[in-house]
Amino acid sequence: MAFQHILFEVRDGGARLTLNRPDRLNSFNDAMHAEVRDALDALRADATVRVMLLTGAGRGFCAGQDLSDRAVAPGGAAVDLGASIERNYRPLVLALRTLPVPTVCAVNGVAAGAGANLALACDLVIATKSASFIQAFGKIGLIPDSGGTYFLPRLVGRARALGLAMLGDKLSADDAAAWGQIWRSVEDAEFAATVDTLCAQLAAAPTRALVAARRAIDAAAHHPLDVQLDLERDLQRELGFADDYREGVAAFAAKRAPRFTGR
Ligand code: T3D
Repeated sequence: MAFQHILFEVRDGGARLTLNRPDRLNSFNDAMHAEVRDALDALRADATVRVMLLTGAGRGFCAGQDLSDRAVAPGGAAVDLGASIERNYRPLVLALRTLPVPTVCAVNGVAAGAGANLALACDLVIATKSASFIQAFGKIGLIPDSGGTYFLPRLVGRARALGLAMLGDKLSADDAAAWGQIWRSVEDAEFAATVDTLCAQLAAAPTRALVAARRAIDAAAHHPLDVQLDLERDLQRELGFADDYREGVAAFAAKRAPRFTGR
């Protein structure tokens, strides 16, 4: 599959998707959205993939929408942003949230606008210490989209979510980790190796259980306790019949490392 705006490779059980428009800080245009969709479709169809890594090329992770596609001449017709979200950002967030493998976002530099919130749609967000997160929307007269108004209050609480949304200040990777917005921040010199180790660990993990954990944790946000307990029961029942549970228990009894297959 040949791509112009992203890099996509599958190796050793991991898919690596790199946003690759570094001179525009990997901001999204329609063509890049289409390529990301194709890559995620290919990933979904590939049973060898056990983890997906999303990252950016160059000094930034992603600066959201490419604003050079949004400039309107005086008196010209405005772009319908709702149509853009319906066509591109909404399906992308939902696709990331429902991939059949765990997702890691390696935030290698600034993540702004939709770029910040696409990162938050991933399961584990790891950022290099020099990276930052900017809810840049307010500075151009918009609200946080791509799930920002959903993820932020759940992750950092209403007070901080509103502060980020209304002020559009740069949040350092360290503060993002301290606030619970991301999994962790890592020294720049250790970033690449830490990301590789994390992906290798996830690629060897019981994939179905990890994805079921995501499903249950996400569902808990809108379930009462009794409904959530029912969901846990149903997912646990399903996982209890899977190969990986059998292998996990056998490995425990034999005092050896498990060899999970993701089935
Ligand atoms: O429109 C719809 O479909 C609705 C959906 C909207 C979703 C959104 O994401 S809206 C929010 C869009 N994003 C932004 O508002 C962020 C804009 N960028 C910035 O504020 C800054 O670039 C950063 C804070 C991210 C980084 O600043 P800095 O100083 O490190 O870099 P820079 O010099 O501003 O950017 C480097 C280059 O990337 C520069 O190009 P140049 O001058 O070297 O030719 C800059 O224009 C370009 N760039 C950065 N962000 C974007 C961009 N070009 C197009 N679109 C961008 N979003």
